[in-house]
Amino acid sequence: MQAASVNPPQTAALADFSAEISALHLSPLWERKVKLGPGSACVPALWPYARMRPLLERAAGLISKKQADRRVLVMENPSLRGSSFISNSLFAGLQIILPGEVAPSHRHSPSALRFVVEGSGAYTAVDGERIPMHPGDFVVTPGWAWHDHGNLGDAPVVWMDGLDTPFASLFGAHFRENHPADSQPLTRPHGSTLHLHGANMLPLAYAPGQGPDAASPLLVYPFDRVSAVLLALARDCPQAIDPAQGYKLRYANPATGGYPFATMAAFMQLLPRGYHGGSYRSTENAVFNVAQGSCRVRLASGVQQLQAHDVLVVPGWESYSLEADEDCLLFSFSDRAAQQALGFWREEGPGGA
Ligand code: GTQ
Ligand code: FE2
Repeated sequence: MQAASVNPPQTAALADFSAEISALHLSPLWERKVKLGPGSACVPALWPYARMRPLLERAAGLISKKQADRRVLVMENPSLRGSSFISNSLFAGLQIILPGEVAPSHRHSPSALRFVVEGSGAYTAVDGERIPMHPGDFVVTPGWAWHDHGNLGDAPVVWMDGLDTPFASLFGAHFRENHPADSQPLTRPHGSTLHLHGANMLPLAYAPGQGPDAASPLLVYPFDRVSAVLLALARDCPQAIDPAQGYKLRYANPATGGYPFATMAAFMQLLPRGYHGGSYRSTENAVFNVAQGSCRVRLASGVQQLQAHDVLVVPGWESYSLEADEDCLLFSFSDRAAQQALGFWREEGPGGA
């Protein structure tokens, strides 16, 4: 075999050929300029909560929830300005809702998750049920489920939204509609998602669905349970520690053992005081949010200090290591569910492959 396709001779005839086929929207693969390899153009980036909190408050003074529909500050990857995406595959925003406000009901094909940052008294209504939100809770909004938010308390409530909108954009399959009522009718009693799906039991007739119905039937994973389990794990099962991730658990769809969404995975990890994790990378694009405590993330570009509620995006195939001087609970979500389902996911590090 000749090596012609590896190092093509730049003859005049070939140059003429390339110019000629260009008019037909054809391009020679042997002249391809984009690098093929793991990783993307996205860069790691940090959004300190201390910076964002006053801006959320200002936004609340400038635009009403109703006017804004959703009062969200969108965290855009510095390499994706104008896209509204935090990575090629994920959307992340910080949403604030004031006492008495309602975010009108709508539904869309992208799936959404909430990670509650601050304040109590708010709810998200999903599929006819109001899910109370407390700091540290992880809340599931399946794709195409009606959802509206409200704040029945007396202080602002802030949470982080994570959506798989870039998948809908990639496929050209973004559908969206408003509900006729601002607040959807309530058809299920408070707490039913936890009663029916939150105790390692399932209703008799329950069968996991496909597509948007593949999402977890458990719509809330309360923080007190998750943090208690991680602290107990560190106390009683020290051998469960991972050399790169500390004590890390993933949120599971209780009906399948899979991820809570077809696209997105979510995790909570405990970095115990004094933890120094090994260098790790995987293909997943991950968004971290410090639930409690503080930690350091060592990246090729430098060390990021993370305080409570700071948001950090670590794009796929970036090496990082985690360190903590005090116990740190670190929430994250990523596109790992989609990558694993489609056969793309890989990892490298002391605990992995
Ligand atoms: O709360 O329904 O940050 O639909 C972006 C899109 C939040 C929401 C976002 C949304 C929502
Ligand atoms: Fe929404």
